[in-house]
Amino acid sequence: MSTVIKGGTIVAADRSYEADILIEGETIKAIGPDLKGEKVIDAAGALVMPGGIDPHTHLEMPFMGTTAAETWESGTFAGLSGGTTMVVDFAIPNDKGMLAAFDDWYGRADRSASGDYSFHMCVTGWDERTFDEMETIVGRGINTFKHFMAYKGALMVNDDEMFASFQRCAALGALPLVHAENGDIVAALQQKYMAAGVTGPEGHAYSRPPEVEGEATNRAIMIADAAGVPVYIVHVSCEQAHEAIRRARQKGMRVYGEPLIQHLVLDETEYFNKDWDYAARRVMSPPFRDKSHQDSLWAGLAAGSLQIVATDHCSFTTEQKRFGLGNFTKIPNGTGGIEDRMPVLWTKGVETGRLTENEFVAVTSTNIAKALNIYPRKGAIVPGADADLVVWDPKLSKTISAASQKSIIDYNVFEGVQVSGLPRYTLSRGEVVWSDGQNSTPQPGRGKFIPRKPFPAVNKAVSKWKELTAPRAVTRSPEHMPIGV
Ligand code: DUC
Ligand code: ZN
Ligand code: ZN
Ligand code: ZN
Repeated sequence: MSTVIKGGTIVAADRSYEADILIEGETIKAIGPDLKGEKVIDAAGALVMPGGIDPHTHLEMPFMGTTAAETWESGTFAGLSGGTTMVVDFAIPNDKGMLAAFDDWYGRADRSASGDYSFHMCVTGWDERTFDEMETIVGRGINTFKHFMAYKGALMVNDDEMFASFQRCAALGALPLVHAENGDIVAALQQKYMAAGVTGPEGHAYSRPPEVEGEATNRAIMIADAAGVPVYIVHVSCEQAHEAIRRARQKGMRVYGEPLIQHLVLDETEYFNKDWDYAARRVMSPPFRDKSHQDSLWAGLAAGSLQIVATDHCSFTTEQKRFGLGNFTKIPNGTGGIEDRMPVLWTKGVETGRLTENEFVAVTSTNIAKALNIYPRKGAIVPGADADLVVWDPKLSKTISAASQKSIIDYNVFEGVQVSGLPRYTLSRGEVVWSDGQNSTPQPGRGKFIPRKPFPAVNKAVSKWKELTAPRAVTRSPEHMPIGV
């Protein structure tokens, strides 16, 4: 079957131009004027963009004593309805290890996802099995490993563990990702506020100030450089973290920064003088910040010091949030955004003149595909690429509301936000999977795992210490030893 998308303006990361797109099977066959196909999709007056990639989701994730309620089925379909055709979710090993975690995540996604997917594998400690399993995981098509510097006593890794894992990433051609918050300071501040009787959701924000994120971001970057590996900082929420990233990039370090749509638009007043449910629904880590940080994040996207906009979609119901009544440290951390990322970024970014339409495509798709090494199969409109496309209609508008969302959560942190710019059609590998006003339904199991190869040898460190030590000085020892000296 061939399909032609007719009469639209193609918007790529580098330019916009008028052309039709011919799709054959699952991929783009040709781009040009007056193309013919058996089926025609009307893109008159619309922009045709590469499908959005959300590089940061936690669907059905077991976390903080419960499990994120957004499922692979509801989450990926919600994504398609908002123009996101692929998600990259975090697989978290338990004591059965990484291979079991891969099988677990793969099994659920394979059964339930409507859109394409990949995983990042989390490194939650350091031992021989982890060292060995990382190589097997790379062989299965995962080239990114995530490290939590927070969640002390649970997911958190210490510096020695992170350094060992980063060196292993360098050797395997993998990219480390980091949740950068100083977990020791967070734990101390949590105790302090609870002891002082600050038990509500505002305590969550007080206990995770920007300094905690700035310190950890800088530390992660320095450790990555010492290990000779690039690093990707997830959910950059504040100027302190952004500053560390800017400084590193100026020195020639390969550091990626990923703000979330939530932090770009919502601020800390969401936690203060609000009813408990309202504020708890917005508890995520890092927390929303003072408005001044938003200007820094928007500037970073325009300047290129921040390259990617994600969601950290990790959605809990109000009932689950209430586990933390009387103790903010027990409120499951996470908010949603998978369905709203692109419309909200368009409305608050492109329509306000903060981003060009091409920058919009870069930060929602193309830069992500490049950073995760799936470009140009994803993130590009070129012959041979997967036909993951959004026919984006800047004139379509709506008011965001939990009542009408595809997500199965009982609220939406963007409730009441007016957006203009929505998908008229979303295509996943050549098939229309979302069509405005047409009662599209999820297609569980349709989504495919997209393997990601190791990176080419770009893992250059700026620091010089490695020249003084053996080149392959990674220990296989389970001890948390300083490495290689
Ligand atoms: N932050 C959240 O808010 N939820 C999931 C994990 C995280 O780091
Ligand atoms: Zn340990
Ligand atoms: Zn995180
Ligand atoms: Zn996350």
